[in-house]
Amino acid sequence: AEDFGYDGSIGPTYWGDRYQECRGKHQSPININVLRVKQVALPDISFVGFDDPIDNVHVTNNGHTVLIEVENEPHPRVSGGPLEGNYVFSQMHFHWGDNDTLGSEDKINHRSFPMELHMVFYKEEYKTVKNAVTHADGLTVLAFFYELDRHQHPAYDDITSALGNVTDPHSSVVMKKPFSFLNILPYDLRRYFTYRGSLTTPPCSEVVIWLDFEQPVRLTHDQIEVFRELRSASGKIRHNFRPIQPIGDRTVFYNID
Ligand code: BO1
Ligand code: ZN
Repeated sequence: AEDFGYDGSIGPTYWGDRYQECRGKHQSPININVLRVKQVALPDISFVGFDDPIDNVHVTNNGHTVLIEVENEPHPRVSGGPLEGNYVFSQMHFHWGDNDTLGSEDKINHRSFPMELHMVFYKEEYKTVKNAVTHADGLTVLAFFYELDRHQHPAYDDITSALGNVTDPHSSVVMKKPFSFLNILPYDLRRYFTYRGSLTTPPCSEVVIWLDFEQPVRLTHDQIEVFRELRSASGKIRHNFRPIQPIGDRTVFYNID
């Protein structure tokens, strides 16, 4: 039996029974009310290794989502913006919904997007992800929303063709072509929201500096549909987003520099 899921007795309502941190006061995802954000001019974000073609990129269906990991060192890294120090790439993955009206985790003015990409990085000074998640500033997640377009996004064809080979849970492939992070990101990386939150799955650790980029990536319905064909132990992964959590005493900052 799976330890967590998105439906029924292992769904988000029950995560707190087994994972105390999922009942915390600084959980993710949240709704971002744009009328309540605090506008700031943060230093530029530095994206290192994002435009390099990367070989040996692994694509894995872990039964909850599809994970993209890189084998070769050095890993891409980020610094600047709200971040103190350097953060090293760990993995990226996606959240989606049963249909195009749902799927993102964070929402903007209660608007959902059909899918969301999370690029997960850990703080270099903490050495490992395992150790980083014991510190309040241990991780940063760069989050990117998707919206529908009538034209295919060619950079995503490499991902969707890999997905066809990992429809079964706990299956993995290595991408045939070099993969560059920048190619799958939106054009504008200067406008983003940032706030302190948590992992959006168990153990829900409150260790994440979230950066939600405002400009969505545009994909076709058919490109998103390929993600909905992935399978978990109990059938297709039709949706894998957590419902929004109370913002509590937190402030969301909006960088437009
Ligand atoms: S998310 O980006 O908030 N959806 C998210 C949720 C869960 C994790 C990461 C990001 N989990 C952690 C695992 C660790 C693992 C690490 C890899 O991801 O708890 O065991 O090493 O980045
Ligand atoms: Zn995620």
